[in-house]
Amino acid sequence: MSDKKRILVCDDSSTIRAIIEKELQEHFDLEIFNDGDTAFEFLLKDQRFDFAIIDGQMPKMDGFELLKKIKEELNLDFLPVIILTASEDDYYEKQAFNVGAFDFLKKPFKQGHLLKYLLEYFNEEINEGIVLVIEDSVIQNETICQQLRLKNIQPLSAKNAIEALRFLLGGADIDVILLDVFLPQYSGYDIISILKKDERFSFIPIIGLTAFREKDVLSEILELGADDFIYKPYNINEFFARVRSNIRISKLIKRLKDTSEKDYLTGIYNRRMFFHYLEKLAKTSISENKPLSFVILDIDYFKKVNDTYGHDVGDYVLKKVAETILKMTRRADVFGRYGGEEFCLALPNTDLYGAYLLANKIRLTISQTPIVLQKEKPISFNVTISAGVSEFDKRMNIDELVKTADENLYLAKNNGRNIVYPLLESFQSRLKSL
Ligand code: GH3
Ligand code: MG
Ligand code: MG
Ligand code: MG
Repeated sequence: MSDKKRILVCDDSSTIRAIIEKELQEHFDLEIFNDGDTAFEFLLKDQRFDFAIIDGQMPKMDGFELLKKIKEELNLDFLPVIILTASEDDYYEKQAFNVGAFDFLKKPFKQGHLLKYLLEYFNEEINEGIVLVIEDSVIQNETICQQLRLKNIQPLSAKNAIEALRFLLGGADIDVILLDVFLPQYSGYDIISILKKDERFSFIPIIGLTAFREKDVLSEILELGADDFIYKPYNINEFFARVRSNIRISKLIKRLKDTSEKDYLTGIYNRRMFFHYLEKLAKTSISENKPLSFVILDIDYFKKVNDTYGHDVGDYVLKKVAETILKMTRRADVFGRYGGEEFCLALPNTDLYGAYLLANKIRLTISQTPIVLQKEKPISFNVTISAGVSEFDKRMNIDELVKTADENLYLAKNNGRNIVYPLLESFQSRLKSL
């Protein structure tokens, strides 16, 4: 099913209907009617609309009457309705508000105005997607970027593989990659095979750009894992159709990935994904001989929060605590929900002491960040966390790493909470001997 917002449009002028359809159809699901009766009859059966745009002046049932029936007979109080008025007279505007219009719009409206209005209303960015353009010809690269911008697609421009990887590794939220197959140094072939082997990027659709005369290229790049291709010189409509359909696929995959990999409440990794990444980090730690640490963090007396303020507030606290911790981590760190009110952190290139320092900084920050609830009277309270830290050793397996941190957490709980174990003192002798 489409996830576009659904909009009812009702206007007796075919010109206005055509203008609205042309402007909105790409972004919204439209149901268009040319008179009030038909629109109302439809609404009797199907009311799943997010917005309605209704002409004020129509023969038979006019827009004001239709609006009134929508509000009074169908009780669609929550449905925002815009009334279109052609008149200079503000009598109609007043009347529109009197019958419960959300807003009114004077005809004729400027091109793009209605679309902008609705996108702002739904708080949707005009940006339809982000496309990484990898093309070594400066002129072609700039032309493609310019064309994308005109269609509200944000381009990121790379002249070679290195620049492209910089965007990808820097965490840009790229939807689609447009890739010139013939590049100096690393070719498009190299880039495709690198990206398709890396699980962080393998889901991003790659569209190969190739000149028609370069035969055999097509089968080769598809074989390597490219998802689509466009022959140069390209037809602009086909170009956008392919880019857009790949953006749609990409966004769908991202959503599916999120639901299966992230915790629904806090948006951080769920336990399964966390351990998937921890295993990988452990392998890298061994192969590169670099330290790796693990932290388990548990909210103190969390049951009391639920008992005192209710489960919803408990959920809110979990979200806030996760947010605070996430802000304090580096990009390379992996942060997940271990379960209930317990969180876990995997810290590559970090030894036990470094992990202690971070865990303790997190502990302090959380204890100093009040949770504020906007009830009739604002309520504010603080929560604290306890944490246990452990460092990975290549003779260890992941279970042992977790067990050590868990034992340390247990010590923290038994020694008063709001504290990190092992204690700072345990590092002093080691630090002095350095
Ligand atoms: P301690 O300081 O020893 O950790 O005490 P505690 O109360 O934090 O720990 P305990 O394990 O006794 O209780 C954890 C509570 O967390 C119990 C459970 O109902 C609550 N909890 C677990 N998951 C969720 C959740 O998703 N939302 C809410 N609101 N509560 C949760
Ligand atoms: Mg080239
Ligand atoms: Mg617990
Ligand atoms: Mg707890």
